[in-house]
Formats: sequence, C-alpha cells, structure tokens
Amino acid sequence: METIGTSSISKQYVKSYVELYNYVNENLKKIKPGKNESFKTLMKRKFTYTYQTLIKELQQVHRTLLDIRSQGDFFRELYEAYVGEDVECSLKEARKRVKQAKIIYNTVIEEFTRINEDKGEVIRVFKKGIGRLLSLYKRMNKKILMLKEYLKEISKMPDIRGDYVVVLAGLPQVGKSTLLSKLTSAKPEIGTYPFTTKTLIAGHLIVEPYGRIVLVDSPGILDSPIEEKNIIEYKAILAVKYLADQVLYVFSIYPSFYYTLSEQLNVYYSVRKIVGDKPVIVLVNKVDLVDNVFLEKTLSEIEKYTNVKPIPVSALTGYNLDKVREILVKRLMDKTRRL
Ligand SMILES: Nc1nc2c(ncn2[C@@H]2O[C@H](COP(=O)(O)OP(=O)(O)OP(=O)(O)O)[C@@H](O)[C@H]2O)c(=O)[nH]1
Ligand SMILES: [Mg+2]
Repeated sequence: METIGTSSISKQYVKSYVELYNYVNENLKKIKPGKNESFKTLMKRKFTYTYQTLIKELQQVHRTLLDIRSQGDFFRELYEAYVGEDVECSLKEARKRVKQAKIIYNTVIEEFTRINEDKGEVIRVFKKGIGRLLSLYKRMNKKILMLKEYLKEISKMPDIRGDYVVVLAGLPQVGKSTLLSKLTSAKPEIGTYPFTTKTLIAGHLIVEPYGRIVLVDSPGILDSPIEEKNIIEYKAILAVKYLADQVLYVFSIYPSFYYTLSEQLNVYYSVRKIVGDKPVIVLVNKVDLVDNVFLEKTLSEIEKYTNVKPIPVSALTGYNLDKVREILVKRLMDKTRRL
C-alpha cells in the first residue's frame, strides 16, 4: 500500500510566469556595465543571464515532476487530475522547452555578433530575444499554475503512515467526519452542507502492541460518471484506490436526507470496483433519526444489494461505534499477524 506523509514534493517550489518575469527584471537591473564594457557586451551578458535563469527554472519544474513521478500512483494520478495531462507528458514538454531555449539563445547570440554597436539595433535584438525566451515559459504558464495548486494541496495532506489504513468513504453529508471525530481524537470540520470536507484528513487509533490504525476521512463522492468528477471527489477516489487497506463505506438513510438509497448504492458499487479485493465494511449512520421499522427495512435492502451485512451506527449518540472499533482492531491484528 502506498503511504503519504513522507513526500518531498511539498517542499518543491516552482515560479509562475509572472514570478519568473519579475524575478528576471529585478535581477537584470542589478547587472551594471563593467569597466570599458561596450553596450552590446553588457546587453549580451543580460541576455545570457535571462537564458540561464530560464533554464534553471525549467530544470526546477523538471525536477519537481520527476519527484512527483517517483512518489507513486496516488501522487501521479492526483497530478493528472489537477493539470489535465500525465506527468510523462509534462516532463517531455519541460525538456522540449529547454531545447527550444538553447536554439533561441544560440540564434540571438549569433545576431549580437553580426550587428554593430548601434544602440537601437542592440536594444532591438535584446528585446526580441528576451521576448522569445520568456514566451517559452509563458506558454507553459497555465500548467505551471495548476502545478502550483497541486503542490499547495500536497502540502496540506496529512501523514498517512500506519500499520492499517482505513478510508471512510460515501456520499457527502452521510457523517464521515463525525465518525472520524468519534472514533479517533481528530477534529475534522463537520458541517451541514456537502463537501464540508475538501481534502483527506487523518485520525489515529493506537492499538498496543499491534500498531497504529490510520483512519482517513475523505470528501464525499457523488453519483456521477468518473469523467465528471470534480477535483475534491477525486481525492476520495484516489485514497480508496491507492491508500486504503480497508474501506468503511458509510450510508445514511432517513426521510429528509438529500441523497436517495439508489444514489448511495451507485456510489457504493463504483467504490467497490475501485477497491478491488480489499475488504469493505458497510455502515448505516444516523440511525438515531429513524424508527426501527424503517431501519430494518433499510438494513435488509442494503444487505440485499451489497451482499454485506451493514452495521447500523449513530455517530451522534455513539451507538455501535465500539463494535466498529473492535472490528478495525481485529483487522489490524490479523494483518500484523500475517506479516
Ligand atoms: N442525527 C445525526 N446527525 C449526524 C450523525 N452523524 C453526523 N450527523 C450530522 O450530519 C451532518 C454532516 O456530518 P459530517 O460528519 O460533516 O458529514 P460528512 O459525510 O463528513 O460530509 P462531507 O464532508 O460534506 O462529505 C452534520 O450536521 C452532522 O452533525 C448522526 O449519527 N446522527
Ligand atoms: Mg466531512
């Protein structure tokens, strides 16, 4: 299983086009003419500085992408979801831009050599050259901005290293975060609107002497096709796909709830597909809101469609949470025994 929390990616920093542009401009101002240096030589030096700075930045982008590539599928797929292309493609582009910059550099240096010391001519060659160089970066800017968003997101991700990783999944508002807050000492945000949780949140259950269960709260997943998933839902999907040893799938059925049983079953099926053969525990939360007849009917319907006996719980009153905790501890013990 992959783990997150050790990632060096979040320490990487890349400049946007505007940042690079301002940085170059500031530093160009600091380059002063040397003793007896001609105007042309000075401008050539400034041009070379710009070229070197651009190359350094492209190399930094490349290094960051290599880092992402080396961190496993969770990070790679999340990158794809943010930037809209795979890391391999972006790496190729960064290398292509380096080559293009080299060609531009050589052409402009040749042009400098060809022209005389005429100031207007020197400025024209310099400006045109700088424009061509920086436009290489400008063309990548949309992706760079998304890469920056991605890096920001990674830096907010919790430490998901443990002996047994359990991901809480389900539609929005079923009570995943409340369950996390009751099963562990984590203090996630709990709200009355969908997507209160926007990223992965971790809580820990230390089970002496067996180890540590990491319970991961994830954003809600809607009943919609995978190509329509928003980036927030995607984090939940990737957590289920790559980080989980086990999934706690949470249903919540009561008359005034926005999401129907059939929508929740659809999401359950898609989660099931993603988790492969990892175990899934089915919880039916908020049972404090329904009467017994309604509850029994719901439980048997869910069992019929999932082939799993659901556990009725209430995160609010704590009903059956001990049972859930016991099952998780047992699973952790089984896993550590197998190792
Ligand atoms: N009555 C009752 N309300 C609950 C229970 N569990 C959660 N709630 C309420 O349901 C609402 C949603 O709870 P959350 O824990 O934020 O739900 P979530 O699944 O994390 O929601 P998202 O982050 O939007 O996906 C909150 O108003 C909770 O107080 C429960 O067992 N009983
Ligand atoms: Mg939540």
